[in-house]
Amino acid sequence: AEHTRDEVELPPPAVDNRLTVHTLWPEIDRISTEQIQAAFEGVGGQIGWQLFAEEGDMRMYRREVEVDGMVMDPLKAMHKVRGVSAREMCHYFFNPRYRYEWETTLENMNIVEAISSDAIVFHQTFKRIWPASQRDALFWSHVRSAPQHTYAVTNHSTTNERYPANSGACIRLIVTVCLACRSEWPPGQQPSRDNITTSIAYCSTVNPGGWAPAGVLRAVYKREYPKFLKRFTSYVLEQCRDKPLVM
Ligand code: 18C
Repeated sequence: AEHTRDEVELPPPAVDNRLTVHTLWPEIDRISTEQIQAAFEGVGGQIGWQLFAEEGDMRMYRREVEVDGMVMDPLKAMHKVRGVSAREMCHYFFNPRYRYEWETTLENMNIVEAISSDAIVFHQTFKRIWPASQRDALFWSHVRSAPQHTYAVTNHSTTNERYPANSGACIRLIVTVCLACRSEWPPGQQPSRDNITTSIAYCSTVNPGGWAPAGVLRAVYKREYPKFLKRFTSYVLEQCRDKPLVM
């Protein structure tokens, strides 16, 4: 079969064999499975989730969590986007080629290890927020398909001898992120740009890794998460416009 360059780079429908033989595989598989399952669980039944941003179909909830005086509020966001598939959403979130175009907190991104078509280890530095020290992160990123027309990307902190934590000007933050997307269309029809709806569940927990003023941190959080999700979804819509739908 013939494939265009873009098709080959799309999230694969099944796990890449090069990933399953990698030393990180057991951890990547376990955490991704847990994260995807938790992503679609509602916030209604659980205590402590408070709605802090709402716009159109987007809802953002957070739970106030402090460990030894450090803010680690978990975030959970729900959104609905019409006209793009779960696979397309995850393609743009996972593929480093597009990252600088939608990720506004990013200063620099390096590929530490390209494990497979569906797993990459990244080192990223973020923009500095005065008066705190600059932050960096080292994490694996894995994209996979799941039942019910679902694709998801999980990002989770890891370590690497070539990138030691807290060795330069940056403080290493610890992150667990999951962007889970599920597509639906009217029964009896073929999915198309005109009838497809993708539900997004984005979960994130960031441990700042060292002291940061709680007030500043919560203000950044409140401003940056809605900005990210709105910008990212409109970026994907724009990229997909006039292109054939990929399921
Ligand atoms: O998921 C997102 N992006 C992915 C690809 O990059 C990936 C990234 C995860 C890291 C998220 C941590 C970002 C920290 C940024 C700190 C500096 C922000 C500066 C902004 C100023 C313009 O999964 C999308 C991520 C959307 C991030 C929203 C911001 C979250 C803030 C959380 C607080 C972080 C503590 C930093 C300490 C600073 C102290 C004041």
